[in-house]
Amino acid sequence: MKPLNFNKAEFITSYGKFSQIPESDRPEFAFSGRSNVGKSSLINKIFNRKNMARVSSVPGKTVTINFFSAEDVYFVDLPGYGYASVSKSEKAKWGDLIGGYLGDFDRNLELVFQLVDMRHAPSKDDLQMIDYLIDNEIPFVIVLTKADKLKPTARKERMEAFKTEIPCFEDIHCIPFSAVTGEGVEELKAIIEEIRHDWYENAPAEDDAEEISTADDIADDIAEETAEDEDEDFTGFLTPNRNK
Ligand SMILES: Nc1nc2c(ncn2[C@@H]2O[C@H](COP(=O)(O)OP(=O)(O)OP(=O)(O)O)[C@@H](O)[C@H]2O)c(=O)[nH]1
Ligand SMILES: [Mg+2]
Repeated sequence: MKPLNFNKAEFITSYGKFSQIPESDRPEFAFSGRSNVGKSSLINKIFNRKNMARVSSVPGKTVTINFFSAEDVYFVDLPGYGYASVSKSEKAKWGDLIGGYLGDFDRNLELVFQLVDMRHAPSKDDLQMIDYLIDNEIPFVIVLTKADKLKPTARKERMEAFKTEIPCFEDIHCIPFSAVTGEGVEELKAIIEEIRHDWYENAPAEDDAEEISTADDIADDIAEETAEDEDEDFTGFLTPNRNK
């Protein structure tokens, strides 16, 4: 299949309620992180656009999930969390959107890019989000944003500190990123491309999907799944650490 043309991206729409989001019919990649961490800047950088996802100097203004598409893939900009002065109703909206989206296991959510500001220790909300992703076996990688703002020594110190600050940090694939220098952008694109390729190449043929299962088939499937579960180690669901 042809490589994804990242220059063909377009904004689709914003949803303010989870119930408005149509069913998922193609692979989706989501971007999660606290307000002001650099989600919009990263999306613009990946798609080589100046202002497709609006970059704001006033964080946490609107609570929406924004959908973008590039050819046969969706990109989902989750609402930023952790903005101090939000009203109760905005918090409820946030919970409906994020909880609804990440809790809907029927979606083709292939990977979450969890953004964390490289300059600082992760916030409580960041850690809660990472725990949620781990507990629910949602594949994710961590993107450490604003890498350009750190001098080499400070950067080394932060990378050391993350090992104790983030659970299982050394088992999680991690990508330093800068929307200013472009560091990390090719790696992000390569990850998206690889997962997209696997998704379309391994999609079940329609005939297979509609085949009627016999009781014996179902018993075989359950036996297989149980055997797989026993083999699984803790980091099995995380995207392999490509730094190793
Ligand atoms: N130096 C530097 N600044 C960045 C980088 N990424 C984002 N910023 C700045 O950080 C601020 C917030 O960036 P956004 O991309 O709007 O962040 P966001 O996560 O989308 O924020 P909300 O949508 O408000 O939740 C802006 O002033 C950006 O210019 C980066 O890689 N390097
Ligand atoms: Mg934004």
